[in-house]
Amino acid sequence: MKAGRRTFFKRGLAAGGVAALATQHPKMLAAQGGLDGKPLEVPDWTKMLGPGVTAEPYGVPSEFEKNVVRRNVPWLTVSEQASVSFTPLQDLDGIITPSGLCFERHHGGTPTIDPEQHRLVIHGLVRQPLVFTMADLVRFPSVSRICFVECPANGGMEWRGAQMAGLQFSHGMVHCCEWTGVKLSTLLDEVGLVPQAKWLLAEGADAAAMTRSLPIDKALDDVIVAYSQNGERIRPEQGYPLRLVVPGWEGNVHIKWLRRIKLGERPWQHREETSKYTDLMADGKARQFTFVQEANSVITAPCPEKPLKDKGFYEIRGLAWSGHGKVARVDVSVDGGRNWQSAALQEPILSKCLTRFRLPWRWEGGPAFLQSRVIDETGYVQPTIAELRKARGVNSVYHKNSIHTWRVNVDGTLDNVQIL
Ligand SMILES: Nc1nc2c(c(=O)[nH]1)N[C@H]1C(S)=C(S)[C@@H](COP(=O)(O)O)O[C@H]1N2
Ligand SMILES: [Mo]
Repeated sequence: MKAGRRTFFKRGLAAGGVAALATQHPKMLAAQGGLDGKPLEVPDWTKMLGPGVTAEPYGVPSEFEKNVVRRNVPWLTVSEQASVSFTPLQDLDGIITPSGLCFERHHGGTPTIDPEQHRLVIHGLVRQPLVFTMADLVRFPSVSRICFVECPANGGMEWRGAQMAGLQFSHGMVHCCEWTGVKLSTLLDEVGLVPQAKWLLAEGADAAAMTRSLPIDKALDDVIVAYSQNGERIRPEQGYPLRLVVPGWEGNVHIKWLRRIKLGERPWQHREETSKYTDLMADGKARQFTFVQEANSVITAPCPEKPLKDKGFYEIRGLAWSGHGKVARVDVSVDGGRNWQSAALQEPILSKCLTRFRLPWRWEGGPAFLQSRVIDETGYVQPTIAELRKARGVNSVYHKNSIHTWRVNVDGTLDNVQIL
């Protein structure tokens, strides 16, 4: 570890052309930030005034971060309206996904909804059906919580083998935001549930009018009717002005542009819970209503988009999450799962949230197979791809949460591979 750090600093300074000095005084130079007692050169941007405070009334990232963007895979879907864009996980730190980088998944494009005209109706098996305006909803007691939203199709292209070129496309259908809104239980209390109400239907105001059935227990537990995302009103593509947030459950049930909730006795068997979002098993039968996103993890650095530059010290970094609660432990292997080491978990470790893990590593320049394996607070262990295929077959699209492998090549590049 110690030797690793020294080499790390040496390489850094060698780029500046003072390799000899650096080997002699690595600590001093690192702390001082100067070289050979001389001050740093004064750059151009220090010699003139920059733009004033409201040059960008709504701030945008540095122009040098232009490559940090959502991307889509044109061949994956027939239209851009019923498609998906992926979160650039390879460029992100911490656990919060910036709103402008959140993956989007929609089936009928993003509607433009005037919040003044938007209404939410709650009806069906209730004592008093009610119509809410946005102003009504904001007046109710509010809650905020951080949680991930993951499309159950995340990684779903890789049941039969590695296919996607990098991390953004293999795992980028997940984001983690702070959501603010009204607890759904508060609104259900307002309309008054009748005892026969066991399921509810949530419907979106988009052209797809996406609808999903949810059991009442979950609805009364931690579901939020959200109007804010990361402190500001929800972005149009994330459901403006109102969406359902269903912590830990598959992305598809987080109905965006929410306009209607109907209470009933049983599920409605709509398109998104029959022909789609079911798990086709090896015997040809399909599992329905597999709502929870089981524990999953992936190494975000290094990854195909962030190759290794030189031998020496690296911190292996990644993300882990579980729809059942908190991440309890993450193990990392550099030899394809033969040996495992426990990674450090970065606070905060929150229930149904992305959690950061990291492990110091020295790359000696040889091939390596990097893997991460999460264990959540229920004791569930993330399966290998072989275990998952044994249990589920290869017909599925959804809920593929197996241990992921990056192969490190001797030139420092990384590839997406599967170890069977
Ligand atoms: N009304 C509506 N809600 C929707 C969808 C949609 O097409 N229409 N897509 C769903 C799917 S499949 C997912 S994975 C999540 C994605 O949420 P995001 O776009 O905020 O990432 O929204 C869900 N909610
Ligand atoms: Mo989805």
